[in-house]
Amino acid sequence: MQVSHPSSAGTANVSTGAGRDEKIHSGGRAGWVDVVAGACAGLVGALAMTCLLLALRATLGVATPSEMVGDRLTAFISIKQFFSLLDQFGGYSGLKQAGGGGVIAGQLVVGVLAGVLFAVLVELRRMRALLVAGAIVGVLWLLSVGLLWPNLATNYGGLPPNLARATTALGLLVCYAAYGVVLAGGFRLLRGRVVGTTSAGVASAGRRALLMGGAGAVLAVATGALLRQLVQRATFSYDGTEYRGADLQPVTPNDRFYTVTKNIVDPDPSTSVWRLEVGGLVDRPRTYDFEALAALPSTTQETTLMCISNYVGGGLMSNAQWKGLPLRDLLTAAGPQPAGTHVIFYGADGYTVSYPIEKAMEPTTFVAYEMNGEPLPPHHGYPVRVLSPGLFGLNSVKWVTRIERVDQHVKGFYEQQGWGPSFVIPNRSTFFVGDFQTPLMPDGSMPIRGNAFAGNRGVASVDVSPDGGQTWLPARIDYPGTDLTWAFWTFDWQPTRPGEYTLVARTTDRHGGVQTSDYRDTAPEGATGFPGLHVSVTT
Ligand SMILES: Nc1nc2c(c(=O)[nH]1)N[C@H]1C(S)=C(S)[C@@H](COP(=O)(O)O)O[C@H]1N2
Ligand SMILES: [Mo]
Repeated sequence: MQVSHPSSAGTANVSTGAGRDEKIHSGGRAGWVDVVAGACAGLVGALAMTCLLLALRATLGVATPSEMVGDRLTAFISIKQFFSLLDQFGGYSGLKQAGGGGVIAGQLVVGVLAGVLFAVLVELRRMRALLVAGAIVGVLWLLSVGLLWPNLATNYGGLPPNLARATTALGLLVCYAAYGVVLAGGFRLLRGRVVGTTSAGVASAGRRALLMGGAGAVLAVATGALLRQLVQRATFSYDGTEYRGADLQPVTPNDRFYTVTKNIVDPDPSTSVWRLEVGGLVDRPRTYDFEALAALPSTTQETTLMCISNYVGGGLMSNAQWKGLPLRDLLTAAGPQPAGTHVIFYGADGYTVSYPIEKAMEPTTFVAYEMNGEPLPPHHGYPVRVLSPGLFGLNSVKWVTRIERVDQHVKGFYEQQGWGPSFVIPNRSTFFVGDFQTPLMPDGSMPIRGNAFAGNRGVASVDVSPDGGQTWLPARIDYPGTDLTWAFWTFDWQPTRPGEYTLVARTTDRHGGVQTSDYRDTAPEGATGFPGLHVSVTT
């Protein structure tokens, strides 16, 4: 596309070298040549801006419009619309790609249109080029900052929200200014006054157009290279990975732990800029760097996480041994103010969650920086994440940068979309194997394995019914876990006759609560119901 600019713009200059003067004498009309030149300069300016935005994103983690627009819109669409978009775009990854790519395309379109507007204002109204470019940049920047305000507090390098917001606003301004400079400079290059009808003038016009086209091509290549680099780091390959199969272990290896993220490219904080702020309605606000946090007395806590989107029988759940400290240690050190009835957690990616202070002060609400003896892996919240046992995974904020005590509940990222309001994990049970067919083995039993989970209430027992829920038999608990983890169980089934069987399972928690058979969809409060396993026993 860029290759065609020089020739079109060059031709334009050739034919209007003289005409332009006439036009000026006849009282200022922006001809189609100006419009084309404005569009071309706008496109090259938009490429320069996009290139710079991606470069700042790749190096310093500065949030781009492509990412913030998606996050901003998530708050406005209902879960139903969200699901239908997922359907339309082939899942979360497809939607992220379409959204991110769409905004970049949109940037180029806006750049072209603003270039045309620029050309018209400069040529028709005889306005000063730099003034017009500055005004366009200012308006676009104010619009961006205004519309994306909540999402500016994102910095993938790990800056806390206020610093992140300032950094994003400044980054946008710098990139938009680059657009303005290239637009004004490019337009001047294409439509400069020295063009005449002589062959020398024609040649120089052609050269200048070629220069513009060349700059555009270089920028397009650089933008493409940066995009490819970011796409390689993108979450497409791992977002939504489940931990399932017949070989599950009670403690999930880090590289198989299920992963869910809202991001296109996850944060990659550096501990030199990452900070954890504890502030808001507290007496002694504190900012911890990683060293200071890791120097505090620490403990370990085994905790299972499960995503609210985990359908009955699904693998969006995993268990790990975490090292860190109870959140209440930090809140107590900050000095509690009674007015602070809630806490808000902020992630480096602009993700937020809020819940009552009572939950935050529970001894098991945890600030973790190690997972199974290793630093938190990047996808799981490096360097520090929150664990909120008993509540669905979305309450366990990764890449946390600020914990703020506030006087009211503020809806979090997914809550704004309509998830919740309750995020309490109901009792669950899962079969490790899928439906199967088997010959009858009169003398042997058929071991059926699975897990059970009851949030922060612990698993007391698991029962399995071979007849769809009419009669129940106890399963053997192989791994009891703790109050905060799943349990693993085996049911030694002895079918006595060939036939079609539907096995179901149910979990009883340590408070006496029994898993409900009532079917409930994942939205808005997580799925319920019994998992089913169809076994066809042949002769
Ligand atoms: N900062 C941040 N925290 C986040 C998310 C996110 O996108 N950003 N996703 C949440 C969701 S929906 C889930 S299920 C868990 C997943 O944690 P995991 O990827 O470590 O399994 O993280 C939660 N915490
Ligand atoms: Mo989730």
